Amino acid sequence: MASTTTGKIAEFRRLLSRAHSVLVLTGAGISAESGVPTFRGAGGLWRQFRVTDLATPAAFSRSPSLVWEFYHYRRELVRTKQPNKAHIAIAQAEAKFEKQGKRFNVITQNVDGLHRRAGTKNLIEMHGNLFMTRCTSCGFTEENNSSPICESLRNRGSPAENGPDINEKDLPCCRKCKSLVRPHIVWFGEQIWDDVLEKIEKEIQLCDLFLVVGTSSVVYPAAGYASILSQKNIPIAEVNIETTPSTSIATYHFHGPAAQLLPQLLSSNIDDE
Ligand code: BJW
Ligand code: ZN
Repeated sequence: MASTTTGKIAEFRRLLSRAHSVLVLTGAGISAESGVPTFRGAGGLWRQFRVTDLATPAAFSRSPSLVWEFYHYRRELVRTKQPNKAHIAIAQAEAKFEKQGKRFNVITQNVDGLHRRAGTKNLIEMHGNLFMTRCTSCGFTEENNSSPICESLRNRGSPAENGPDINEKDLPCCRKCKSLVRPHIVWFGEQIWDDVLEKIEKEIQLCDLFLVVGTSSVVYPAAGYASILSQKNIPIAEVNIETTPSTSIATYHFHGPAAQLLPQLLSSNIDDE
């Protein structure tokens, strides 16, 4: 492995130019420079709660009002944010690979929709999306971009506490059966959806270069993908401002912010050696 960062970037770009099936896994760090808070960093708290306190089926049964306020807050926040240079570099690399008839797929743990908005098409949103809802009774699932998602949540969800619990009948409800809906998001202790797991397994089988961006690599199953691929001797590149449990098995660790590094790693404006 080359010893300088520039040398490592050049090496990675050579590998990339020879790859036939690139798989990218992203986490909250890729959206940090768009102004979306990460989960485990500073700003990861909403009121006094951690995501692990709110993103669970138990929290939703205890207080659908509290959990909906949290998600309403995040939906409204994300609307004000834009994809950054890292999201865009990925979307452009995908387009270039597709043109060459090669595979390029993105698995994101993020629910913010910024990859979609950047134009990524081969996208697996493995934990769901803030703008999808699912009925707790009939299972009806749909995209919902309303702002606010329901009248009772207007001006609610502030990180400073702002009002009593909202009655369940006033929370977002199903168009089909009028029951309470929930965010179509995979919470802790819930299984990743089968169709999503199947798609991921297929890409892991085919992948010949794995790029992991802005994830703490602690939440499974995503945290296990680097290890699966490393056992198959697939080159792994990690981009992160910190080291993670994946760093020790990564072929390359690019230390720094994703919006700065990804254009250097992926863009086609730099001549390929
Ligand atoms: C930058 C940067 C910049 C900052 N540039 N980088 C095996 C072992 C142990 C436990 C389990 C296991 N298998 C399953 C579990 C249980 C559980 C789990 O993993 N627990 C662990 C915490 C121990 N997993 C599950 O429950 C999953 N379900 C499942 O596996 O079902 C089967 C099963 C269940 C139970 C037992 C066994 C099997 C479901 C997981 C669903 C995760 N859902 C969440 C919240 C919902 C979405 C939402 O509301 O937003 O998804 S949790 C939260 O963490 C969110 C994220 O997608 C996910 C990952 O976080 P991420 O993206 O890594 O963010 P951060 O903040 O942690 O890290 C940011 C990183 O960016 C940092 O490294 C920074 O340094 C970096 N960074 N700025 C580059 N500018
Ligand atoms: Zn319903």
